[in-house]
Amino acid sequence: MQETKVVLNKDWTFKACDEQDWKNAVVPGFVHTDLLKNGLIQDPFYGTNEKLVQWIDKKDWEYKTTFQVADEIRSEEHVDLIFHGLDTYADVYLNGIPILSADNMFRVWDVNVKTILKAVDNELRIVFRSPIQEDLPKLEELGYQLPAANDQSEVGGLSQKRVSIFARKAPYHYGWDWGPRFVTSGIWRDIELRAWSEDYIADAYIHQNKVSESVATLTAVLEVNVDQAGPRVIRIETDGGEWTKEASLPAGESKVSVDFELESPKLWWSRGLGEPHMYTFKVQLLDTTGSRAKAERQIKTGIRSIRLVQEADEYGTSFYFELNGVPVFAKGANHIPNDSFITEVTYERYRHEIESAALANMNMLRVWGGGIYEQDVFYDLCDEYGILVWQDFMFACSMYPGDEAFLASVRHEAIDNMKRLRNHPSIALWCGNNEMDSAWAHYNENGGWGWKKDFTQEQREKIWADYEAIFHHLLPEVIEELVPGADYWPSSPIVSISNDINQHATTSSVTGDVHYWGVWHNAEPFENYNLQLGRFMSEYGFQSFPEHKSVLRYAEPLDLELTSDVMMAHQKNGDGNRLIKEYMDMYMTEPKDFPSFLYMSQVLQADAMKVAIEAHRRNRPFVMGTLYWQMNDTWPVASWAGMDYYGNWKALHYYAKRSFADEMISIDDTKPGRVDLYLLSDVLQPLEGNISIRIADFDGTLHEVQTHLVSIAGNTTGLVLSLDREQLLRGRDEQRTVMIVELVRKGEVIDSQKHYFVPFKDMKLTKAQIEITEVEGSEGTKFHLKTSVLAKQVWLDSNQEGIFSDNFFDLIPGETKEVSFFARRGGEQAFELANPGELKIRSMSDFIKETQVQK
Ligand code: BMA
Repeated sequence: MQETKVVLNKDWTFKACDEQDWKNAVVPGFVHTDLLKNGLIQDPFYGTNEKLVQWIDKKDWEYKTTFQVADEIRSEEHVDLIFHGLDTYADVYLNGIPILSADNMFRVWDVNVKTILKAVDNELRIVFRSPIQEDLPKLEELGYQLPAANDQSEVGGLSQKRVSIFARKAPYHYGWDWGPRFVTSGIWRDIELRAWSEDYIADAYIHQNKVSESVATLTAVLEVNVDQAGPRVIRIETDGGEWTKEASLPAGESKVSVDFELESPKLWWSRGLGEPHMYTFKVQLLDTTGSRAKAERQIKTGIRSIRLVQEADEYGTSFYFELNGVPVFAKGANHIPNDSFITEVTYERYRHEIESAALANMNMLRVWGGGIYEQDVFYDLCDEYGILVWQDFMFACSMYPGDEAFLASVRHEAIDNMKRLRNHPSIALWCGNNEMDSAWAHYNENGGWGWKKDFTQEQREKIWADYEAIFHHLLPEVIEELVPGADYWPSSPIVSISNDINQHATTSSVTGDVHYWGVWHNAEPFENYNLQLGRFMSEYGFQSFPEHKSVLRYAEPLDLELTSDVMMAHQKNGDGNRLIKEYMDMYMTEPKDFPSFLYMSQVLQADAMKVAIEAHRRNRPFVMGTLYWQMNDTWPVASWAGMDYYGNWKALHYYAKRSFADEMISIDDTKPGRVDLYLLSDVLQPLEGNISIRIADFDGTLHEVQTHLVSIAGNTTGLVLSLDREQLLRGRDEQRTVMIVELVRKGEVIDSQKHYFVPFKDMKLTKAQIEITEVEGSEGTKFHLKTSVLAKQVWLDSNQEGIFSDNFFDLIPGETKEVSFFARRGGEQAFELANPGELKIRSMSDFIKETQVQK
């Protein structure tokens, strides 16, 4: 007899507790989204509207629905209500009877309601107490303010009172340096009625003890619940095998496991290394005749071995992921939630993000600790596209309380989420928190973000002990229990756990991971990306603005000025605009108007990230991972994201696609007088080919051609040519000379790079005329581009939503560049070859001031 599940997402209404009128509500959802859908507030992302909705989090809200329950369900022995996500302080009543008081948005709550349910007109009512009113007294009681660097309490009208740390609720709801403050309440995941009799499988996990190409040694770990004690047959089935085991189960809840071996498993690989093959395992409890399934569960997982290799090497201690025995250079970005109101993120939006990651040649995303443990669909898509996941627990840039109730809540939260996520082969690492170790810097009096200075010695010890209780004890214990052997890293970044001054991260180190923010927050030059290196660069970043069309979705033409209220409201990093301007002065020339500034800010960001990504890759194997900050946005804003809130790829995303290519050339001119050519490879096959070098004038005149046979082993980086700068130039005008480097294998160009001999601001640019023709027979989906003179960062801009096969690239006369357009579509693939409609083609010479363009 299988269990029955009914999702209770219909006929919900809501109101403020101190009001009378019930309005329609959408579940899953939030108070903010329901108010908006009822026309009771204006779009909180528009203009300066964020400020207008801060009253919402000071109030209590209630939701209710009525539902009928079929007799078949009511007659089952066990009938539970499962709450998969309540945000956050929620009192739940069924038919007037209190059944649950919830206090952690990340937990799953399971309540037996068998005796309370009626056949008709069951009333489910949930009162959400204001997370602000709830937590203010906790601050009073504690007597001091724990650090919460990104909690924008002022925006919320709470002056310096930062209460976010008391709530087990998504930290970014309280504001961040890219995010608005919307402290939500609501039913944010499904509520489900679940009924069963006799036997039930509550949870099933396929633990992978040892995996090789010849055999996978696995253990199915089942949590079962049976009414009658006695013998059962446990049966497991998947493609390529079937296993059974007899077990005698006690009545009630118990745990049972089955060891089994899968011969010649098809392994799960990350993108670039192989297919991300998934298996479906059917797990059943049968009666002893072996013929009747009393309970069943299906699990999807991929078979792979993954480990974080931290071993002494010639530099210090390594820090890299090994997948099925192969060292993986991690390429990707930090992921934040795709919306302030996560229930608004459709399946299509998730697929768009993960497919965009795969298309940009990424193989890892970090689910950063200031957001949420992502929705199932996020991990399903990472499994499907071969994107590894660095999974933080949800703690970031703050210090948290350590009382018993808080710790118990965190333990439950960790258990619930690890059980939910542990079958995903994409998850490579569990990480305790974001930047807490380095910000507090317990063992370094003058280190960190200066937080310790506000506390007495006794308070400091208490705060640190509370930190250690969670991140050095509780979380690793839960991991050892639920995913034995999985890797855990207490905080990103740290050097290693040494319990002394050497524990805390620095901007470059020979062990551990690094967040390097000297470029950006400290206004250091891009070139420093070549110098500040660690074993794994888990964060670094540079801001830019969304494109003009995107800005016009939250601002009026009159607001299009950097210091307008609206533009300031959509720049959450206090120094952001100043830094962009400073760097623009350093590396570029002046934009001719505001839309040009937006475009140039994107190019500037992309240039910075190219320097960083390629420096990291060239320094393999010292560096074995590069994740830029940040993949995406939660709302339309100036930020470090490579894709804007609406999913438009910024220049950075196109640049990342090129700089993350699995096989490519990278050019390094940081050594005086030299131009060094590296080959970078992340695939297993050796890389062999010809490098052709052309030296040309910006007008296309070809000066010189050279070819060289080059090769490197697979999955490595190698310096293949070191050229003398002066010999390449031979006295030609360095301000209008370009070097085109192509890597050709068996007649096919597999990469092409351009190198310039002076910084962008010293180049003699003239106005480029770009000619576009449709590729015959392509029905307007493919184009050929040619130019009159060097065109920098050619931008194809369509009025349709979608992406180009390439964009923001340089073009020189004599070259024909083929580009295709892919429209954004729902279906099994996020993008589909299509006609882009109206196209605009511009390049840098259209955006800089006329006076800076040579006649
Ligand atoms: C890092 C992140 C975020 C932040 C970003 C930009 O510290 O972990 O907290 O948004 O830098 O400042």
